[in-house]
Amino acid sequence: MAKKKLNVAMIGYGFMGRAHSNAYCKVNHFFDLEYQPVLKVACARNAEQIKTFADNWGYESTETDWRKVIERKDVDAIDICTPNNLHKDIAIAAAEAGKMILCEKPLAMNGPEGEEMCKAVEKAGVANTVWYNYRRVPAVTLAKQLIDEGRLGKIFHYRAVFLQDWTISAELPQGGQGLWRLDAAAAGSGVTGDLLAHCIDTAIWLNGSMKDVSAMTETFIKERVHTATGQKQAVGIDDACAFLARFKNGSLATFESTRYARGHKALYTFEINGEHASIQWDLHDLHRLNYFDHRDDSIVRGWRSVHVTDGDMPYMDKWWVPGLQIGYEHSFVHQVADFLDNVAKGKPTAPTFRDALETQHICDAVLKSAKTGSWEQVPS
Ligand code: SOE
Repeated sequence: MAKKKLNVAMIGYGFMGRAHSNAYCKVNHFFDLEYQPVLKVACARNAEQIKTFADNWGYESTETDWRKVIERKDVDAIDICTPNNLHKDIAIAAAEAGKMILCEKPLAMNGPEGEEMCKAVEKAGVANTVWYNYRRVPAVTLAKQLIDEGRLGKIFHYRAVFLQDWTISAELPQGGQGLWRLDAAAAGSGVTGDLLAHCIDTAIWLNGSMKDVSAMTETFIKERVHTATGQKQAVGIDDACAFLARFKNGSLATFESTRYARGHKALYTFEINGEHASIQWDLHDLHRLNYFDHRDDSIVRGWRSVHVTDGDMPYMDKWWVPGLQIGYEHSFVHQVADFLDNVAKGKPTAPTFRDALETQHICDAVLKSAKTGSWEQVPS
């Protein structure tokens, strides 16, 4: 049967523009879906660069003004892959034009912006999702399944870290391609919004809502040249952040993130300890889920390393044969597959803007706590 076409407009063309485009290209080869994404238009201010990007991925056309993209009648969905400071205006305009929206994380610069975006998509009734892709790594989805089945029992502890080392050099400017993440005016925050937001999204999905947080942050390099002015300017982002949290289910948590952990490129790990069992996951070994179950016979009790590649494990029946792994990029394919399937069924795709707003509120509370030195409630 001929597939229904879903025309996608990509706004932005960096690392995430590539990850999402790859997902749109691959999804129908592996998932049996009613809808097929069509790469209709790619948009960025630099005409030459967006043309190169569009040609590489097979976009039918290009634009240099995102407002023109939103006006186009032949576009069904807007994929926002711009720096964070543009998310709000693009998402609100897209919602008002009745377009579906797939927005890169974090949802917004802060909670109040996120709230406006939620209101806009909810008023317009348009499908929306935020690309917190790690939920759809099969081993992480399996962790959710094990927790929901009650295998861990009551949860006592949640521990997560996301460590990188790419901003240690003081010579690195703030602003520009990729480096807008160092510019508070474009990013909103540093590791809190960029990396801890991933940890928080996974945590609230697996372990429920948080009650309050107590945080510390540090900006190790206080001034960097800004690419827009060529001048040294104060750095406004958090280079590192660690926080304690209490979940509403009574469990305690620690979260840590930095871009100054020499030797670590993208070490995202979490561990959850429950009454009966514990689980551990590590992005560097993303197809494995470590599981310890105290109810096992004591003479064979120990940590098992579950190779999440079998057909009865989340998403894995869509890929190769048991034992053969998939990777990082597949988490985006899974999100597109779920989104298209839900569009066909008229169902929301988590995390929706509203789900992602909870993460945004937690990030705000973390940054506030780092300033006040006090525990801060997470607004519900
Ligand atoms: C930062 O280096 C970054 O690319 C984040 O922006 C992504 O969200 C994360 O998944 C990997 O690291």
